[in-house]
Amino acid sequence: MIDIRPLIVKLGGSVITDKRRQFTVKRTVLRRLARELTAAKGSLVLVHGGGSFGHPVASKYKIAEGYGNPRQLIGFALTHRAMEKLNAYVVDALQQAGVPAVAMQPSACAVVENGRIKSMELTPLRKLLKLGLVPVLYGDAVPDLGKGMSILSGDQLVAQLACELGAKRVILGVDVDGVYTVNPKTNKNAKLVQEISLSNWSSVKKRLSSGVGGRDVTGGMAKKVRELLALAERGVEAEIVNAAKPNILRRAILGEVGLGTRVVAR
Ligand code: IP8
Repeated sequence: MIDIRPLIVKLGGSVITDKRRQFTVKRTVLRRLARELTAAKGSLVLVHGGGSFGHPVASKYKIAEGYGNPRQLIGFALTHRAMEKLNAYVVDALQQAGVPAVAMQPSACAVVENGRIKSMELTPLRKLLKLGLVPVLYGDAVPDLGKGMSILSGDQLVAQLACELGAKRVILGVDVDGVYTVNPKTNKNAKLVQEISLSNWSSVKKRLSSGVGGRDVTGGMAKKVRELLALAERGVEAEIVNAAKPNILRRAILGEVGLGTRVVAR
């Protein structure tokens, strides 16, 4: 029987899309990453972020703030559609690399209240894993039991899936080498933090105010780390690595640790 305790990999939106140009996929990067993902030998779940597809639309219509006026309805629909389009690029690239990837719509299986997942219907996903297929989920515009509508980030999705499926390991692919003391794109004194744990997080967090990717509607690096720390507390270790650099994701998938920033419980 196939062991369905999966490896969960997230491809950040800034890795697979050009954040400066709306609705632009980095096709060559995506093709390379799809090939690197073939290194995964056991069960694999893939999640991707919104990049220049989901975020600009969600931000324009203030979807993350909740339902306030009927004009947001078309915004909700457009945000979801933008994510479906990006998801189709990802699934196509994986299939071309020989990965049996299947799209799964998060807004159809997650029950969300005030921006947090309350529960998820994962029976179909578990069955896909047992068969040896690779479910591909994404950050999504979701109905929200509390505030009407919200944005479910790919990071929260990763943490939820990892807990519920008892993931072996989580790898978050971003476009920098990991978590830095300050934003490495604007400050040359930035230093990579090799390990984040519950004990050093409060001091690391203070210096992350200008966090990388901070303009996303779902928050920047600090929010990612918080999701991963909650996961680490439940026994699943994660690593944030630079998927924009060739072969880093492949090496992480093959089991190498210490390539970026590890998020651990101790
Ligand atoms: O990029 C958000 O997912 P994320 C997706 O993982 C949308 O935060 C719809 C903006």
